[in-house]
Amino acid sequence: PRAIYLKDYQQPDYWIETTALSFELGEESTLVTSTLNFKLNDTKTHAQLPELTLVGENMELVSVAIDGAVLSGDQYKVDSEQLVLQPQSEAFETYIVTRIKPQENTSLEGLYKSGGMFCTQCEAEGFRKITYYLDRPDVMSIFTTTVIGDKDKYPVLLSNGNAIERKDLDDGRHMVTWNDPFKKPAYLFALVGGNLEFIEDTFTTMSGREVTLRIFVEPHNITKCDHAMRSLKKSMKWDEEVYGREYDLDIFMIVAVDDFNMGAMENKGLNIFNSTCVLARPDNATDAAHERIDAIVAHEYFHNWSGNRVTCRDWFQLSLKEGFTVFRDAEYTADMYSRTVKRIQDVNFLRSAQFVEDAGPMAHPIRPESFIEISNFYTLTVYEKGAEVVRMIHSIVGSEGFRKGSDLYFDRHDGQAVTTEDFVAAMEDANGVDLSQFKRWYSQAGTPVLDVSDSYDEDAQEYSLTIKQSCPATPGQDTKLPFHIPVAIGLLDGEGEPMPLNGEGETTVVLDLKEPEQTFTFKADERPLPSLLRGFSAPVKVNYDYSREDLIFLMSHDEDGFNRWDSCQRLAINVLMELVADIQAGRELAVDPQLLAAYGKVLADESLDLAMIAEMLLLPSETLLAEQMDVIDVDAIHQAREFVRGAIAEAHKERLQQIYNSLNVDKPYQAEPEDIAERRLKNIALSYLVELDDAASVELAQAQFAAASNMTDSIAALSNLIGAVHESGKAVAEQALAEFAEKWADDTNVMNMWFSTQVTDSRFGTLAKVRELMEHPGFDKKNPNKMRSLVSGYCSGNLVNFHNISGESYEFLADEVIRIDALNPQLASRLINPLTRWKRYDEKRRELMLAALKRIQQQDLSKDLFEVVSKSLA
Ligand code: HT7
Ligand code: ZN
Repeated sequence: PRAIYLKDYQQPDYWIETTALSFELGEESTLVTSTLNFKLNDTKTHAQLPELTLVGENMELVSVAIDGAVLSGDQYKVDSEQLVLQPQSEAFETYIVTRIKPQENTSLEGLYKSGGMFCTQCEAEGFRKITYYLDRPDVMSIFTTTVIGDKDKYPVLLSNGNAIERKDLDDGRHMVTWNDPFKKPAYLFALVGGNLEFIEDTFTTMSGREVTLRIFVEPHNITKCDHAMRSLKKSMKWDEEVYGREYDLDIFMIVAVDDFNMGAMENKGLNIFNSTCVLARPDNATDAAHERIDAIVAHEYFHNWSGNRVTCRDWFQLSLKEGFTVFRDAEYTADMYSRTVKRIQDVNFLRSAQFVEDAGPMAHPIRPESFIEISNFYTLTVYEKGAEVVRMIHSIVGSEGFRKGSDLYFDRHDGQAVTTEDFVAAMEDANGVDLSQFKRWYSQAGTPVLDVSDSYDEDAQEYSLTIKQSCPATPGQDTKLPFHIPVAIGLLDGEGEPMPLNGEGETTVVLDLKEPEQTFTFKADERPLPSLLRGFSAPVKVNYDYSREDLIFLMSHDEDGFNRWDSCQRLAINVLMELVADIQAGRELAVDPQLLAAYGKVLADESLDLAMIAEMLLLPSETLLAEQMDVIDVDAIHQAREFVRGAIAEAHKERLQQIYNSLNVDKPYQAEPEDIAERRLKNIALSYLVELDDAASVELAQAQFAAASNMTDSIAALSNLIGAVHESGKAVAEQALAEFAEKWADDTNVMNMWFSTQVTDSRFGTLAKVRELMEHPGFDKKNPNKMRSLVSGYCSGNLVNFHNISGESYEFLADEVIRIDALNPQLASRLINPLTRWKRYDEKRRELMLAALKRIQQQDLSKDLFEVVSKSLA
């Protein structure tokens, strides 16, 4: 396989002005007819008319004509990847008929069948599996699509835009024609055909147009759509209020499918969603699922402007739409729920997953320079770090400046395919700022590190902060130039009061760090304690020599909620890593009483809201702790973490029980912030209580399981029964698992939670359990959601068992990756992820992981898997 480089980008030789498609959906195969109107790209110089190379894969070419003349075999070239034609004029029309087999398409790219339904996934390069085309995002065309199918089997036939014609045919089939008046690239094309029901609502836009909103699902899911519809309406309103963006078609549709490689897809006017990201009812979906659905519905809707109306010139620009849209959906969630909690959750995720990616073999800048398979670059770096980069621009130019910049960007580029440079230029032009150094965030990979030191001059009453920045080498980038980093800080006096930092009395300022080392000086009448990187103002690591007392002080006094939580994290990491060292040295273990006292304070703090207490009570994950070690010791990390959890439970048993009892009240379910916080804190309290070797805690979980009227409480009770330390938990857990499976046997997404809950528990979820569950009738070895729940749930969520020194789990994962690669390369190249970090483990595990990777490498691999395997072995 060959790499493609950003530096080689060139415009196409031809544009496609209009695209007319017709699909005859059949049981064996589907006939696709395309009529394309081409025009020579007159900005390029041509000595003679260039050849036209259309890409296409896995299809049978039935016929091809240009301007009405059918071509004979010697008038075109066709192979397994392309169709090459020689145009005779600057403007011409092609007529191409191809046959494809959606029923045999297991890759879930292009047109495929999910259950009984036809559906498409064209981003990034799936359209080439439908018909020969210029399948690249800078070719934008007006699409008209006719879908023909059996009226009984496929009563609903959908595509992008507005329906302009419907007709019954004589042979039991019917046809619907759709027209999308907005130019779009092929990756935004969508088609759906199936036996679907829908719920309907309307939204009146800010200019007074009424838009029809429909969510289509298989009939048995029709009662699970209301939450997503509410989210859609909230998102439409928010985008008008915050960005001034109005929806532009007469109808907006969402379709839920069970077989999908990612979360959802923003096809113009016809979003297609993984059913886990749409379907929710209080009894069958957790609070986390409700929140995720809200965020993803918003994300896909926001793409209508940030992605569809203004799209990407090429796939290296992916973060242009994804980073910006993740930033937009994060702000939406912050406005709808708690801003601080959203920030904490996002940063926690970034640190435990994106930082890991940025330090691994696949590390790349948010605008990559090259790729073999673009699907491999739908990464946490492009999405989450990309959003952090947009957030930094927001913090540099301020809220109003950012709105001016986004208005300019949308106005200037509506209907165009552009670059991240264009986005930054709009922000610069609207605000009169120079972001040239800042743009290094787009081209340099790796997580920058800030080493901070300070000094206080008593005589001059001046406090100085010196910040040194560095960035580790990443593949292909040995050295880095200094970044422009906005560092938000505050200073606390001895009483914990915020100190004014400038003439305006502001207590938080943003320092513009641009040099490798810079010193910032403040007037201060006593030596302050710094609160650094408030709100996580940049995606960097900060080293500062805080004592444990400092951290405890910040935990209760910092006016920045994010940093109160972060100080708690730092303290916990500090204590946990000391325990890891004790375990490795064979020393006796004891938890620092200061940590226990600090948690006692959090549990007693009436000024904190419940959501904040819940976040602070959660210890850093094993994955995050692993990142603190040069050589990861999964066993010591697990043991240390369990030890601290047990100690917290012992030390604060009464308070935890009190919290649990006070919040364990029966009230109607609402997915509202306060209710979610109550359930979360209650279930975290329960998770500590079951750490006690005490039958009463098991009884609490058992009673909660029996009484639960919502999925949050039900699945939390189940997982706490599975994880309970007291031996009475085992039998109760088995009984509860059986009851749960019987009750939810027909709800595929609930069963996925049932799978993952079992395999992520370190005592319960052994490899044998995983193998046993793979044979369960509710499991499907081809379905991405099921594979993610069970296989990724185990390999990424159960570190001690996955990294068992026998190496059998590595072999298991290698077998699964090889099996899946033949069916669904995108899924395979994501499943393999836990093996790619082999260099971080001890010698024995390194050898075992390497052997598994090499065995995979010896197979005949897809481009997707080849790229990941070869980069991780490099
Ligand atoms: N823009 C969408 C990306 C996506 C995707 C990419 C590759 C393979 C399958 C896919 N499904 C969806 C989703 C989004 O970020 O909004
Ligand atoms: Zn997106």
